[in-house]
Amino acid sequence: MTDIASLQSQILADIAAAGDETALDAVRVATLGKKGSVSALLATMGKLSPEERKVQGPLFNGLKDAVAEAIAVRKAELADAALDARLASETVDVTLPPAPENGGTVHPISQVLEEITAIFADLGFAVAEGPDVEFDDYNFTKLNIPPDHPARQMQDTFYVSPQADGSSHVLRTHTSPVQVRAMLAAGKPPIRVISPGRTYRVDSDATHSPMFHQVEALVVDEGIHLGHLKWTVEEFCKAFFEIDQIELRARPSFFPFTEPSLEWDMRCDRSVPGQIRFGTGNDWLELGGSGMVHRKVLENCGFDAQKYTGFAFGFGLDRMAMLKYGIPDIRSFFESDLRWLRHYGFAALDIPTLDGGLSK
Ligand code: FA5
Repeated sequence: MTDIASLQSQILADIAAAGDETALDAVRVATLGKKGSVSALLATMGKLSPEERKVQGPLFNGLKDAVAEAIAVRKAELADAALDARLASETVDVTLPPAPENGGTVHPISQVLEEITAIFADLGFAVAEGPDVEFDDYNFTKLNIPPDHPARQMQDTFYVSPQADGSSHVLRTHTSPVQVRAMLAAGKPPIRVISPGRTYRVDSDATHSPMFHQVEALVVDEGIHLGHLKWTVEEFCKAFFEIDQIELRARPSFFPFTEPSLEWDMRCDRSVPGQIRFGTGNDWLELGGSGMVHRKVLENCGFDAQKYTGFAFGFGLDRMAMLKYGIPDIRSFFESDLRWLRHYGFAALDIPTLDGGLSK
């Protein structure tokens, strides 16, 4: 009994002293291995009388279990320590500038986001932001889409479980709730903002992704009219597609938060397979929706709709990137395929500017 107790404390001390996995494995082999000290003790059981076995059996097995458990615990400790040491030695300073020789590229969506921000900054627009998990109230109700209104079915929504305080949230289905946020934050006109960002809908095929990007524009002031909307969309498209001549077509549409509502198409030529040319041809490319901000939306945000008017539009950013850079399938944006990123990505240090060139 004393022998077993002293053997156990010796083995446990050896286990605790093992400084790495190799040393620990040596202790394991020397104790629990085929010729190990604990295995040798267990092997003597066969030679014991049944009475002796009754007494010694539990002691031998207790020793074996204690050693096995101590080895497992020490192994986990050593693994944790090894991971900590590796994490400490492999830290990456994310504030360092990128190393182009490593082949990292800017994702086309980030590039397009920068391009659009540069274009609108030049037109005097600020950038407004909103969260991806949005109040149902901002995503729908304040935008003149009350609960149970059939217009909610226009966008297949990802709903989030109701919160403890009773508020309900959704993954925002469009960037239009940022209109609400911008108006509530400003309190009064003038407002001139864009809001690019992620949006979510239950949707997936070559031109629809469950997570995609939109860019919203909102202008509210005295005397804003459809002419301002048309001019802004035109200037934006010319700058974005980097061509002087474009032809836009407005189609009547419906959005509960704009009145009147228009959708914009751009003339293009797709007669040569695999190519698209803008400003010429007999085809039309859909850009997105727009309209004059509905008076109820202005009033919901505390604005005097007798005095102020506004326009807004929301275009699909991924679709615009696909058109500009000839990317055929929207899903490839989000597959993290390095070969794809090297092909379609942009040099990390080429910041888009209007005078330096947007996509050069
Ligand atoms: C809207 O989302 C409106 N909020 C736009 C708007 C803003 C109208 C301001 C008036 C005033 P719509 O559901 O049509 O509208 O989406 C706008 C654009 O988002 C579409 O033209 C399309 O380019 C893009 N889009 C919509 N769903 C997806 C999707 N699942 N994947 C990729 N792009 C999408």
